[in-house]
Amino acid sequence: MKEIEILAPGKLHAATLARLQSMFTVHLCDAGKAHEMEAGAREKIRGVATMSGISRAGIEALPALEMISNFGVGYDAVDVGCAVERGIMVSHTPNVLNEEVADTAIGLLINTVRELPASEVYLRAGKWKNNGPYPLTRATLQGRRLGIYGLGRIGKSIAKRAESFGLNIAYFGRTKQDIAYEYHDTLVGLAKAVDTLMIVAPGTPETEKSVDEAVMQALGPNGVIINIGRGSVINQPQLIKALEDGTILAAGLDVFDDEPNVPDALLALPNAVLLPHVGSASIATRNAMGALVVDNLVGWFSDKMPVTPVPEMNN
Ligand code: 8YV
Repeated sequence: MKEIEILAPGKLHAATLARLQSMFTVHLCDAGKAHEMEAGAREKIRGVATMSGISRAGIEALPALEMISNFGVGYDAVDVGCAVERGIMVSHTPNVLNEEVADTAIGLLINTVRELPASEVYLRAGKWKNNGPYPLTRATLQGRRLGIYGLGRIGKSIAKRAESFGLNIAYFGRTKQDIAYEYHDTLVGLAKAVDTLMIVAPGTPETEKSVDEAVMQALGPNGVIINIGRGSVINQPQLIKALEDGTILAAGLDVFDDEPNVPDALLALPNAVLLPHVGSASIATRNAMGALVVDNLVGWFSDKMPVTPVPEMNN
């Protein structure tokens, strides 16, 4: 397939790039800069492999583009609307990361409720020895009611784990599913019924800033918010305020509004546990995701059958 020219804009997982380069002719450019490439090279690009996405301007700068292979299950950074208009295939990397992300979500939940990162900092600072035991945590995981916002593949893997911790589970999503957990048809309704909100929802116009002041108030002063989905789903300034004034108890965040920029006001909060978007970030899981990125391109360019097209391709 060496005659096929692929563009990898921005940083790409190293092993994935190496495998791509062994099979295709690969061009590199900075993230969001496809349109700045020299026309002769741009016009030959038939495939894109990306971790950082591609905008309408980028897609429109590539007239021969047939296929965009997104590294990640979430593909909010790819302009799928533009791809659909132009008949361009888009694929993503579902399933291979479900268990890893679910493990991270549960770890983040426990860290947030039981303050494990802060208690380790306490030990390392010599305070255990000098000042005595770390203060008892206000919150416990036991007896919590978990509301899952986005009960898809990853949400179900999280629910399975939470069940084994004895947590009561409810969910909100567009449609009621044939599943034993309690369904709520509004997010505020779910937040009223639970004290712990696990956000697994994708970043879409529909979910944007949907976790707002009203949801936080409904969750209440013992409320905990965990976000493993996308930063855009939370109204971040309202979350900071809710954490500052005690509207909710604590938050554990793996994703943010404008990554990698995390506002100072959030960094200053003792009741927020903050991770640098590491949900799927193990060597094994990223290798599996990368393999799927390449397999999707190979599937398309050999017989127009990518392994995991995004749902919009079936509409
Ligand atoms: C990756 C993710 O960090 O799969 C996703 O949607 O958010 C993560 O697994 C990201 O896709 C890498 O660009």
